[in-house]
Amino acid sequence: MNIRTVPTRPIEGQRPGTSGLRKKVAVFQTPGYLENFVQAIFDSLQGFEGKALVLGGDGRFYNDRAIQTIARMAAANGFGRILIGQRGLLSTPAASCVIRKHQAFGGIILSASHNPGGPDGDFGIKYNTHNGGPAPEGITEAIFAKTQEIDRYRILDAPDLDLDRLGTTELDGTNVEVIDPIADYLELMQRLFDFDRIRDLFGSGFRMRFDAMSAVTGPYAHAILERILGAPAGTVVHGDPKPDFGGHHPDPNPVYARDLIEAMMAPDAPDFGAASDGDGDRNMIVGRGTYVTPSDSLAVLAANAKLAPGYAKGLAGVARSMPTSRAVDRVAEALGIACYETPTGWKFFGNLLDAGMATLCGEESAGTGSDHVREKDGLWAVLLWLDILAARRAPVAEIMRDHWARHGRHYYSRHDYEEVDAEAAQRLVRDLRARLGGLAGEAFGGLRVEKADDFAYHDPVDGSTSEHQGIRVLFEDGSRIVYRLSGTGTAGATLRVYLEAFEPDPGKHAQEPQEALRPLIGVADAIAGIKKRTGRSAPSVIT
Ligand code: VG1
Ligand code: CO
Repeated sequence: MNIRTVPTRPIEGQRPGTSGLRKKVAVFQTPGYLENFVQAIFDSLQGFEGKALVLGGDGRFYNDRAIQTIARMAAANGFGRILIGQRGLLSTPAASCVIRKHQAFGGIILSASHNPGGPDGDFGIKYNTHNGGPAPEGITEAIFAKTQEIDRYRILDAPDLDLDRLGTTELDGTNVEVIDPIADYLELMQRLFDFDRIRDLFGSGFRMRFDAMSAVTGPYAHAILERILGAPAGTVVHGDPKPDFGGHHPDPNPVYARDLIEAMMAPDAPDFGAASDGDGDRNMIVGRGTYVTPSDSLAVLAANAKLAPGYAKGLAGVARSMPTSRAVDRVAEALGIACYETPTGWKFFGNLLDAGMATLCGEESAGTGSDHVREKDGLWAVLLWLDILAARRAPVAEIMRDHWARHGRHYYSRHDYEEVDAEAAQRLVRDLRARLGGLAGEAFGGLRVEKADDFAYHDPVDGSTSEHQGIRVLFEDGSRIVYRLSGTGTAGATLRVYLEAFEPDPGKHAQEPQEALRPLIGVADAIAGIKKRTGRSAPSVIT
C-alpha cells in the first residue's frame, strides 16, 4: 500500500485545554485540521514504532470518519498494532482500562465529553499515555508546539476498515484489532465489586434508573446492570448511543438530566438513580428524593470504600480538584490518610495514582475514580455506590444524613455563566488577580476574608508547577468562593463560580443549598462584579 506524505501548514488554535482539543465539528472538518493535530501528537512522541495504539470514542458525530483517518495515519507513522473498539466505541474509562491491560504505548480518545454533539455540536480529541491517563501538561504543550511548526503529515492510502466485525486485519504491516469495548472493562469491574451481593440487592426488589443520556455508557450499562447484575429490563434509559445524543446535552447534572431528577423526586421513585456523560467518565448520583452533590459523593465513597472487595485494604490517600468541596478532606482526616488538592482536570491525578499516594480521586464536576484506571469513571462510581448500598441496605437519604451528622455538611454549588464575552471574562479574572494582595481582612456582608490567592499546584511527584489554576477567596467562618474560567468550552468564555459553606450543626443540615449559600452568592458578586461585567443577571446553569 501507499504511504503518502501530504504537505500542510500550521493551523492556529490547536492548544489542548482541560481535557484535550475541543472545537466545533465544522472546525474539525476543515481540510487538514484533524490530520495536523494527530500528526503533531505522533511527532511529539518517541519510540512508538511497532507498539500498540488504542483508538476509540464516544460515538458522536464525526467519530466514525475521524477513526478511519487516525487509523491510516497511525499505520503510516509506524505503530505495530491498533486496537479499536467495535463500531469505533470506547468509553473514556474503558479506553484507559484497555491501554493498561494491553500495555499499549498510548491511546487516542475521540470525545468532547459533556459538550453537545451532532453536526452543529462539538468534537474533541485527546492523547492518553502508557499509564492509561490523559497526557500531562508537558506533553500537551509539546503537542501544541508541534502544531505550530508542522509542514507535512503521513497517511496511508487504504479503503475504510470494517469496524463492525470483531477480529484482526492487516493494514500495510500494522495489525488492526477490532475489540469488544466492554469485555476488558467488565472483567476489571468484577474484580473490584461484589457482583453477587449487588445481584441479591436487585433480587430483593431494589429499583434503579440509569440514564445513559444517549451516549457511550448505554451498551456498558445494559450489559453490566441488566444482563449481568440482573436489574430489570428498562432500568437503563436512553441506552442507545446516538451521534447527536438524541439532542441531549450529555452532561449529567440536575439541569441537563432533568428527566432523571423528576423521576427520582416522584412519589413512586426508584431507590437509586444515576446518569453518565457523553464519554462515560462522569456520574450523577440521586437517591429517592435526594440529589447527592459530586463532592458529597466523593466523601461518602471514601468513607465507605472498604465495604467493596477492591478497596477492602483501605485507601492510601484521596485527592480532589481544588474547586471540589472539602467534604472529602474531613473523611481523610477521620481515616488518618492524606488528602491532595490538585488543579481542575484529571491529568493532575495521574502522578499521585501512579505513585500509590492516592487511591480515590474526584472533581465537583461529577468525576470520580480510583487507581483501577487513570481516568474518571462514571459506571465505576455507580457500581461502588451499588456495592455500598448492597452492604448497608439503607436508603441513600439515610446514608447522607449519617454522613453529615458525623462529618458536618458542606453546602456546595457551582454557578456557570456560559458563553459570555471572552474579553470581559478575562478582564474580570485579571482584575481579581490584581486585587488579591489586599483582600485579606476585608469584610463583605459580615463575612471576613481570611486569605485570597491564585491557586498554584506543585506536583509532589514530578516537581512541576502549574500556575493560575483558579482564584480562591477563603473566609474566616470556613466558607469559600472560587472563580475560574472553563478550559473545555468552544464558544466565548465560561465563568465558573464555586460556592461552599460549612455547617457543623446537624440541626441545620436540611436546608436547600441555594438558600444556605445565599449570603455567599451575594458576596461573590460584590467581590467580582459578575453581573455588571458579564451583563448577565443570573447564571446560565446552577448545579
Ligand atoms: C470541566 C470540569 C473539569 C473536568 C473537565 C473535563 O473542565 O470543570 O472538572 O475535568 O471538564 O471533563 P472546565 O475547564 O470546563 O471547568 V469531561 O467529562 O468534559 O472530560
Ligand atoms: Co466526560
